[in-house]
Amino acid sequence: MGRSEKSTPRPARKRPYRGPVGGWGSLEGISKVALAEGVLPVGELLRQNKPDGFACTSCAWAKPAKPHTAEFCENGAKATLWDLTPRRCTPAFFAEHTVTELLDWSDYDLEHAGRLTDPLRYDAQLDRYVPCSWEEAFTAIGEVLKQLDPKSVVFYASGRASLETSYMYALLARMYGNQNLPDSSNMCHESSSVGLKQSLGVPVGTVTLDDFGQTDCILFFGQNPGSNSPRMLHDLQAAAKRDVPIVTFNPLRERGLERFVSPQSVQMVTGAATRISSEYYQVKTGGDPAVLVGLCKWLIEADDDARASGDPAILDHAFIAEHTSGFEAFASYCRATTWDEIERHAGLPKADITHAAATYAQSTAAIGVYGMGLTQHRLGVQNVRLITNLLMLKGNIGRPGAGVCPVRGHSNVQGQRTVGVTEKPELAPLDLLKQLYDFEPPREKGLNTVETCEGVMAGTVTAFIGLGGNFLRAIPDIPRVEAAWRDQALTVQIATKLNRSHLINGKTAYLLPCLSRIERDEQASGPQTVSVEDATSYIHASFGDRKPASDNLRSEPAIVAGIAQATLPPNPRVDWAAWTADYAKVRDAIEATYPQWFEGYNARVAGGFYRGNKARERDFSDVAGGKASFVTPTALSATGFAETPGIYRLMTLRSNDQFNTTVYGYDDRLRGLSGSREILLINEAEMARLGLVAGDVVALESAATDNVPRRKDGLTVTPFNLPDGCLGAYYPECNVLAPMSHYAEDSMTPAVKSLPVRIVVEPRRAAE
Ligand SMILES: Nc1nc2c(c(=O)[nH]1)N[C@H]1C(S)=C(S)[C@@H](COP(=O)(O)OP(=O)(O)OC[C@H]3O[C@@H](n4cnc5c(=O)[nH]c(N)nc54)[C@H](O)[C@@H]3O)O[C@H]1N2
Ligand SMILES: Nc1nc2c(c(=O)[nH]1)N[C@H]1C(S)=C(S)[C@@H](COP(=O)(O)OP(=O)(O)OC[C@H]3O[C@@H](n4cnc5c(=O)[nH]c(N)nc54)[C@H](O)[C@@H]3O)O[C@H]1N2
Ligand SMILES: [Mo]
Repeated sequence: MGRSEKSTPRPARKRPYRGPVGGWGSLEGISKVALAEGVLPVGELLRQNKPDGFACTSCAWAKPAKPHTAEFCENGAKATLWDLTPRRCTPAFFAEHTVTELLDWSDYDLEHAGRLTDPLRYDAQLDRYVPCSWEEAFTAIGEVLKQLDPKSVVFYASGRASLETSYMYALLARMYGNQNLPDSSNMCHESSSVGLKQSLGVPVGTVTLDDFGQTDCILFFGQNPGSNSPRMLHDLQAAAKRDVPIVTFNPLRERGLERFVSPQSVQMVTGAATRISSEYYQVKTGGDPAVLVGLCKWLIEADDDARASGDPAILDHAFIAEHTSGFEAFASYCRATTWDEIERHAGLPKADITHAAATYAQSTAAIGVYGMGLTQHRLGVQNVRLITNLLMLKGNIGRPGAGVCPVRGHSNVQGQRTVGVTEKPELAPLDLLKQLYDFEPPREKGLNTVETCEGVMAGTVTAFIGLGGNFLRAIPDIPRVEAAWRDQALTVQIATKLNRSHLINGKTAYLLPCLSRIERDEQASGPQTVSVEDATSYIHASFGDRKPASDNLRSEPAIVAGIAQATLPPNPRVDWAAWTADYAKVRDAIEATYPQWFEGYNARVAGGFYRGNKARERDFSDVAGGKASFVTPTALSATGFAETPGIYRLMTLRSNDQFNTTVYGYDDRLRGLSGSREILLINEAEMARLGLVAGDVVALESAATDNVPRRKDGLTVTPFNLPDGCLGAYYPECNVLAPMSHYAEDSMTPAVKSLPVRIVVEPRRAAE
């Protein structure tokens, strides 16, 4: 385990990847990380996603009732290895490196320094982190918090922390006096939480894994399972083997949506791959509203014709009449919209859309799957509601084999919202909290992620507590927020590994190292279990058994309790110490607060349980008006800006070698890219128009109209199969191009899949 140091950048390379997803390629991907981290804990990998093991810290995809022998995927394994690294980021590391020096390090190098081992205080005079005791940290944090206006303090959470931690954290914020509980979800599926709630009354998807076994059609929009939810490929593969059509709309041809080899099966030996998508359409970025309206238009008009000629109906009129509102307005909109407009905004010919519509028309139970390709647009909420419209036309909500399936990101991001990590007062049972804990909960809306950033820039946010995550790397307009960040009185980061958000500090600043979910969490009553909720609303236990990375780590519940005890006046109804000693008591508290979902929590948690979903039962009583609601769109493009010559739509993407801002390496194997993340994906026709050749280095400038200069230099031009006018580049490197004000209407999810940019081509040097 050599000394941690900065790695040298490598040139970008593109070599087409011809293999499928899964198979030997993924083993190679895993072993690269295993070698870099110097660890290969096979035993630990086999405990991943097992009833008596730990819930993978990577994605939120559902875990099957009967797990495979190896219920992990390439990227889940990388996440585990990343946590189990023998590297340690100790006080000695910080004695050696000033914080200013570390600001020059890459995301990869910072996390590669290893697991944080001891609580640290930032010493501004020395410009270094210095070790401190836990008691000193809690006391100092409490002292500052007690002096601040509670309304000016933010409690951020990244979606990994368990249900138990999240419940305690949300209660800490409310007892302290605010609802400033932004979550990584604000940058992610908030468009789903808002859109699905408006349409169906539930903020989450309606399908379970069983539905994938019963469906006869899957419609797939803007999600990349090959990299981001690889275990889902087993469910897609099983469907494909039953000849279920999988109809995909994505600007980019993602390998995971094309072919897959199960690492669990004889396919591994024979090398035979299963096709995943049966139809693949490269929609223009942001063109989904046009596609969705086109699909609906075809169905509605085919149904008009069928009924006129006495043929069987195509739409589910009984469902529409009994359970929905707004159908007529939506149908009129679709009939009135011309194919010309649809083709132009979708960037696809009518024949493609009608072909896909005919496939869907023949199905009896369909699932609509989607991810960031729909949510992270100016009209992201409308996107979510339109895919729901499409499903509702044929009664595909609340029926076996059918439903809407937002693929959630972080492993407990959905669960955090379930147990109260939300800035929206209407989503938390405030009256019940008041009754249970005898305090006056704040009633006004709290700050979401964008509002937090605006507050920091305006100087109205004075302290930031981060329960995991890498806020300053994940947000839009990073330089503007960073510039104001140090004015805060207090910043506290609870983390497993070092990242850039830990290097920009408030006047008082602490970095508190916590256990990973894979590690044994020993408390006064013995080893503890935690639980998480997956993307299909199943709750699972997670039991870590690995020796902690350092003896001086604390668990997340213990850290939250430590801050609470040092900050809040004593309250006999909330025994933070007892909760820390035995998490079963926290689960009792969760059950008392949310009896509708968590009845018998402690008895059921070991085996896992489904917490239920009203829309799945066709109970739409939580929608205004009591019925599921069709939306009538306001535009056919989700980008929110006009098509203008010279202005491109940039999507920011994840590689196969990263988990959000955690960069495992510089390969994007499935896309055939490697070496560098500083690249610009663009098609060859656009390159020719601009006189560019592969390997040229260009800059991007924001074309937003708010007069804020935003520029990203040094991007290597890389030809890639994308529609005209559409560009791709990596997140978080390109977040400097995202304007804070460019977010989804209604949900305020940053619209980072369609950023308006110009390409700046510098004249080549004469010598070349
Ligand atoms: N290994 C790994 N796993 C992860 C993560 C990770 O970073 N690494 N992140 C986790 C998190 S927090 C999340 S939220 C999820 C994210 O998982 P995804 O939802 O898959 O997110 P992205 O990779 O950002 O991109 C989504 C896909 O949308 C497509 N797309 C872009 N714009 C459009 C558009 O306008 N229309 C359509 N139809 N498609 C479009 C892109 O080509 C890409 O294939 O994954 C989670 N799992
Ligand atoms: N341009 C652009 N921006 C985006 C996106 C995009 O697609 N494009 N995607 C957005 C999305 S979907 C999301 S979810 C956000 C992600 O935003 P965040 O959730 O804030 O970021 P992560 O990169 O997941 O956080 C990584 C850090 O979490 C810490 N960590 C890891 N494990 C643990 C743990 O067990 N406990 C604790 N306490 N800390 C831990 C480590 O210190 C690690 O460095 O980014 C958003 N930003
Ligand atoms: Mo996410």
